[in-house]
Amino acid sequence: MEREQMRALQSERLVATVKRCYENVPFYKQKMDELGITPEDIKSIDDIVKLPFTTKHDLRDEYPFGLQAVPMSDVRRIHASSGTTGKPVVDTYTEADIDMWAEGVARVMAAGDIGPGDIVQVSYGYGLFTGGLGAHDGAAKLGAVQLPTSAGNSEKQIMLMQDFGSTALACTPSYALHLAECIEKSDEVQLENLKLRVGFFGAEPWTEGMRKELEQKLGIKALDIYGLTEMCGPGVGGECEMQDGTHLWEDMFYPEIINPDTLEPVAPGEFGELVFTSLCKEAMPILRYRTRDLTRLIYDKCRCGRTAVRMDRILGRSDDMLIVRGVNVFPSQIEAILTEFEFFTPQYFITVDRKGNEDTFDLDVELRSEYFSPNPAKQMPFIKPLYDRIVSVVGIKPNIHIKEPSGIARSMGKAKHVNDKRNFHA
Ligand code: DLL
Repeated sequence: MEREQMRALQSERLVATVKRCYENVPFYKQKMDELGITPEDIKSIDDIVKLPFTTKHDLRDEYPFGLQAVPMSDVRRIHASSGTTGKPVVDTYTEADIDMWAEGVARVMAAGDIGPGDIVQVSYGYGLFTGGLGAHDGAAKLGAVQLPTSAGNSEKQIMLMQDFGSTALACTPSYALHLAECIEKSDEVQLENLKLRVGFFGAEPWTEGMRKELEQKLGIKALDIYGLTEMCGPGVGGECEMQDGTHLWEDMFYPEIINPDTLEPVAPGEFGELVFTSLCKEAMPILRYRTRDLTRLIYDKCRCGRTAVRMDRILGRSDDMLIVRGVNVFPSQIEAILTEFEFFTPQYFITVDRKGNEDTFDLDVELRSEYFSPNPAKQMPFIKPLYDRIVSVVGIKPNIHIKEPSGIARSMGKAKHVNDKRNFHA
């Protein structure tokens, strides 16, 4: 869709969404009353900046159904994401919401050429987490076979992958890496016997280095899929076959980038916090939701021909950012550096602590088995270049520990890469 046409559609949908919020959700009526605005003040998408923000804090205060704009008799599904602290974030869906969500995922899977005859192995967790059922419904919309293995039971996963001839894999990139490792170790399952050709990986930040690793280890094209529970789940956007940025389905979710301190929009192309307004959601419409995800938007046309805006890889959530000895560190920076070295696996675990007045930064990494030796003297030649690279790129001096192969815990869903022990001393 050309930009002007898109803006007309966004305007029409925003007007309807604001009206829906004002009339049906007391929380939004109160917020808009406080700002002295009514739905009549919102005439086009340009007026979006007049609207109030919604924060994770607001969702907690309104837990569980305070933001719902329809009676429960119109709701067909409830999902929730396990918040790290306190109550989970809840989303509810009408029939139309579920259909719109499936459309978003289907657009991503279509970029991976999924259709009838494809077997999509869904190894995201099924349950309250949106990954499993979200990917499932997206595959269904394209007429593909849904293989709901869910996460876990990895030996069986790879056996079914081979026996059933799965052509696509949908799971977190960290779990995909674990499955790839299981295939490498397996006597029964061989890469050349797999029919896998594409992967839809998301739910956590990952890097170009990890993409190369997964593409090579699994013999696939690896595509990024992005989303969050508050908007529906996976499929708010995804990569196309060009693998050059994540298209956001901006006819359904309007994106803005703001400066998280001033809350003002940043200049086009600059990094900042991603904010979404849902344009089609019925059950739980959301105005200007502050995702805390840090990225930038790219409005140049993509070589694939799709006109939907693209976003850069997510640097991380602002809440994931560590401040160590005054230096900002995103865990995904460590993954990016590790994948520059052929002798390290992309697995890592960071422990931050405080000794006296000084922050400590310990980094567990793994050597590929062909390079591993338990002898510390033989590890030194590997540690030194990694140390130097982290000092020069990130600006902190890590204490690096080499673990034995598979010595770092693997995850089935979103990987946990950090233990910040300083929180316990606070
Ligand atoms: O993770 C939905 C999802 C499921 C997306 C499966 C993709 C695939 P939540 O649990 O609510 O929902 O977590 C949302 O995860 O705000 C980002 O911080 C992060 N995230 C999701 N996808 C990506 C991605 C699901 N592709 C939060 N790259 C988001 C980086 C991602 N971060």
